Amino acid sequence: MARGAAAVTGVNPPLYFYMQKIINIAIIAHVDHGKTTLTDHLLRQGGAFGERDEITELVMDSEDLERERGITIFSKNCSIHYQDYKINIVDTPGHADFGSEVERVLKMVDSVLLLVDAKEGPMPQTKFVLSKSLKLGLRPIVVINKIDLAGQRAHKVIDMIFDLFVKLEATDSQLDFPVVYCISREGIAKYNMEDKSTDLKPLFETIFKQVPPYPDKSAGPLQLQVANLKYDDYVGRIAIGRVTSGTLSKNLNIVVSRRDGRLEPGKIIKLSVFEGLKQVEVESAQCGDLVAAAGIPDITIGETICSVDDPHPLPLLEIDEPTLTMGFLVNDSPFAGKEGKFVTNRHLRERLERELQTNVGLKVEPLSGAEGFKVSGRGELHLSILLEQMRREGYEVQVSQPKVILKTIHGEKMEPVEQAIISVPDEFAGAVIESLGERRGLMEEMTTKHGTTTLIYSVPTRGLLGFRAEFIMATRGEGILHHSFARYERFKGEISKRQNGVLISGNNGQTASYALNNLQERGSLFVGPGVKVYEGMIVGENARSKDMTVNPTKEKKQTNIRAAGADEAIRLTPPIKLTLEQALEFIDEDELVEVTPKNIRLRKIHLTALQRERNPRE
Ligand SMILES: Nc1nc2c(ncn2[C@@H]2O[C@H](COP(=O)(O)OP(=O)(O)OP(=O)(O)O)[C@@H](O)[C@H]2O)c(=O)[nH]1
Ligand SMILES: [Mg+2]
Repeated sequence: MARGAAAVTGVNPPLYFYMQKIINIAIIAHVDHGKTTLTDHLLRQGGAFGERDEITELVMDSEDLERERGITIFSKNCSIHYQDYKINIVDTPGHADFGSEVERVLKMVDSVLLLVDAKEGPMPQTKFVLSKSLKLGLRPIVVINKIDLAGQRAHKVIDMIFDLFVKLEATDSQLDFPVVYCISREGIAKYNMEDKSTDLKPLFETIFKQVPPYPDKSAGPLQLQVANLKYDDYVGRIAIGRVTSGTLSKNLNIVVSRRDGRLEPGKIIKLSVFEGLKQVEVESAQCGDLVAAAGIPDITIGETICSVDDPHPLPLLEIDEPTLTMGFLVNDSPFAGKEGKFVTNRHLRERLERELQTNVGLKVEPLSGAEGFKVSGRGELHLSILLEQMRREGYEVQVSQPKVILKTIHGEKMEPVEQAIISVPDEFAGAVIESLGERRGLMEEMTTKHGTTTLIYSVPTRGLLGFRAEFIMATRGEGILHHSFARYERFKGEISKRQNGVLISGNNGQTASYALNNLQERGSLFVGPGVKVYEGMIVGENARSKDMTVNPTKEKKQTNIRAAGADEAIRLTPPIKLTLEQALEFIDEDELVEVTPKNIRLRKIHLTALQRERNPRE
């Protein structure tokens, strides 16, 4: 019988339900260790693509922004059929800001593939996702990836992973982890480094050997805990999760056990399972399978869908609190509305409300005293990704300086602190240590090997804002920096702000080469020639600590044509183009980033010199 063909109505378990063997796995790793690449090849070799399908690389990174940045932002489900198994695969994001999403994903899988780069070894996010997996009792399969890289040190890396398991208090059975070596990019897996292999068969075999198919719990009470959310204009919120027990079917009356403990009646109006890259609508889904269920408008993460007669909710999932906040303000710059389609407060509100449907760690509150919203999230990337999506959709918005969210715990002021892991050529270590010291960082470990210094620091999130740009400069782009939220700690005291002032345009108009040529002696410019500027817009960083109002539009006087050396060609240093994240890290309290579909500008909140004089910075 075809899968899901048995029509199920009412709450009785189906009589002739075809049980298939189901295994659910998540692919977890530090950023860039090759999760999505491996998923690609698992899909290919699992026959997810038809003969005529055009196969795009990294097909799971389906969002424009993901393709552009080469990172996974949202975890995504897919499945393959291999032998007589259905394997649901969840590709997860590796960036620390999305760590809590990965944590939730782990609740719906039976095992994880822990990918580790054979050269880089375990990194902060490896540790984070591993510790969460171990705590949930999962038995990871370790995949040493990128063994084709020059400088791979697979065996050493396995030792490091073993130590990490020990440090994280893995059980004996978890410590006995299987290892598979991979070149994900070529779709090859091996049991031993020296084996010859042309496909991922050793990995598939290891999965089957290690992970028993989901047990038949179809006679148990219905349980589906929501691990992820999606949104669809037609059916509204979609809950994604595993049918832990029982059978879920379309049109079934259910109850939802809410976060506050209430049981609320509801009905499933649409039910899908994951087949290959697609979602396929089904009448019913068997226990163990991952499903997308629609029909409960305000269902949220961690809540359980239960049977009406015999509700057995699963323990709630914690939702991590935001650590960083920014103001999303209505654009009131002189250029407002020129480049975007959606600019009003209402537009912003509707867009942010839509985001709240699925963006779990996000918090939105109206601002008092200004048109706009206070938007809080799990980190800079979390919020800047949202801004980047909004500008692509045609929104204009102004953003205020990111601020960490302080908490009072037992009467004490606490702030978020991150763990930073840094690798730099030895000669740059001194500068980095000095800079982190100024930022109230605390060195936890320092090792030097083969000309590379590795530093482990605990640094307040506050201190890391704006650090990356400085770090890149200080290490001439040769340093590697990773950081992720660790915990709240006692407030560390003042941290000095940006040292340099800015160059502010005092004029409206278009920038002129002549003016810029003179200005570039005063600092680093953010604009090239022929750029429209307004009074109050920031056009560069001042080499000195004070702000300075300048005229970037000034043309050369054309009167004295015969003056000696008059046509000396003007050579301008190329302007510094700040990315959105860099711009957000750069601005001070009295400044804003103006984000439109076409441009990222910096400005002073107070546009004229007079206003700024009347409202001096503290
Ligand atoms: N040399 C080599 N490169 C690989 C291999 N696997 C992946 N890569 C490369 O590593 C980079 C990152 O791969 P992704 O699959 O996007 O990594 P990811 O873990 O999904 O990254 P995030 O989703 O951003 O956390 C890409 O440039 C891949 O081509 C491999 O086996 N060997
Ligand atoms: Mg990825």
